[in-house]
Amino acid sequence: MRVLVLGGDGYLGWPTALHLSDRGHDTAVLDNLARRGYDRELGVQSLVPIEDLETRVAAWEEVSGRKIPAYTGDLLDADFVYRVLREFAPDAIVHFAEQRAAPYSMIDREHAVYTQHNNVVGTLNLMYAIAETNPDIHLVKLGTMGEYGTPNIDIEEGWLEVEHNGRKDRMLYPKKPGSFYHLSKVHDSHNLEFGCRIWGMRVTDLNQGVVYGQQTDQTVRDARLATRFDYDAVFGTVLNRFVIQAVLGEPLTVYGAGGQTRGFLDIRDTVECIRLAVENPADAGEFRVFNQMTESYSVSQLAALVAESFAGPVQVEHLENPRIEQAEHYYNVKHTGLVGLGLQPHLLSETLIESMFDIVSANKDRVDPAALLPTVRWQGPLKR
Ligand code: NAD
Ligand code: USQ
Repeated sequence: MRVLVLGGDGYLGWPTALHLSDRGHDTAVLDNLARRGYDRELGVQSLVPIEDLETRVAAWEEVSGRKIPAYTGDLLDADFVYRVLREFAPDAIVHFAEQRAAPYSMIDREHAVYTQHNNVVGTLNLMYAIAETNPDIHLVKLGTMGEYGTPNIDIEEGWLEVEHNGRKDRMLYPKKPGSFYHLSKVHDSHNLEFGCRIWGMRVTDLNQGVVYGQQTDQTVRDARLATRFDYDAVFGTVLNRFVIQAVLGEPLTVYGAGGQTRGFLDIRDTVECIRLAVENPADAGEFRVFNQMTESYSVSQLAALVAESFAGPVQVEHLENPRIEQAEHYYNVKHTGLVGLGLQPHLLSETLIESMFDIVSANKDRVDPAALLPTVRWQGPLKR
């Protein structure tokens, strides 16, 4: 198949493009390099050094003999999006190209507006470009488990059968997201479901949990193929941060009591889930939703797991939670769709955590410890 990966210079987009290319798909990437710009803005960098996009695709061609055309440009530029879709003529598009950090979206008004404008308008441009160039393209869109939040009922895969005053309907599962970033994904999901209903689009919305890990079968083939690994308090995600903090001898930063529970998955499962979704397209008019996670853990369980796996002493510090989120809650998520397509999950084991310790040790001189502490507070600048 011909697959276009939007956000193909990012943490997940790059390894996904390699995985699809390795499996024989004609793969191209599109990216506006915004993520590298956030690094400059925040004064941080990936723990593992990463090459520029040009060097990455040249290295992949050297290693695999396969080409990955790279389109540099912005989803907010509709003419560019239409041009790329006409030129590359994809059968499927994988859409990772959004601002994805909850804390970044909560810095201030400007960052909240940027996040929702970038994510929602970028996706709308893409929807129109698909509808007007080839409505048969299957769009695989990255959503997030955080769209659901932490409701006190079981979380279904996107849809909920509701009975109300004696009548029944199948409704989009109600959403209770926890940041302006997570809200942008909810807005996207609603727009996409509407596109399926009115234009007959075929869409798979992947509500992905928090990803951990840094290596895939393809990225390990050459150091120039490495993907980014973020540790800072804005873009670093919780398990990756705990592993890095353990190696640096810094305390693991559990926000609050640590009872908040989330869904997680290994980066090797992310790339495989995308392949499975691409190779098994949604029907025309279908808004198909999968919950892309393999296991649930509370933040304190994760801290304990990292502390147990690390050979040296590990201190766990409970910081006042900078976010507003439920400290203790029910969490029971249905996630059978991707397993039904053939996913064989890599569950979190000490072996994986140990291999992450080695990656961190090799790069620990690149860490700025000041970037580890959270500075963005959900309470924000509101006057009370
Ligand atoms: P990332 O920031 O590393 O990658 C996103 C890429 O998209 C970046 O390279 C960025 O430059 C590009 N981009 C952003 N806006 C763009 C635009 N307007 N036009 C073109 N390119 C643009 O993020 P990631 O961690 O790889 O996440 C990828 C996707 O997966 C995101 O949509 C995110 O919401 C979702 N997701 C990530 C995680 C996680 O744990 N990392 C978990 C669940 C869902
Ligand atoms: N947390 C800590 N200590 C830390 C960092 C985080 O206790 O040092 C806690 C947070 O309070 C939160 C949980 O860990 O309860 C997860 O935080 P995170 O920063 O790892 O993840 P999150 O902000 O939810 O966002 C990440 C990705 C985002 C994706 C989301 C999936 O950045 O793109 O959408 O995970 S999910 O959480 O399922 O919505």
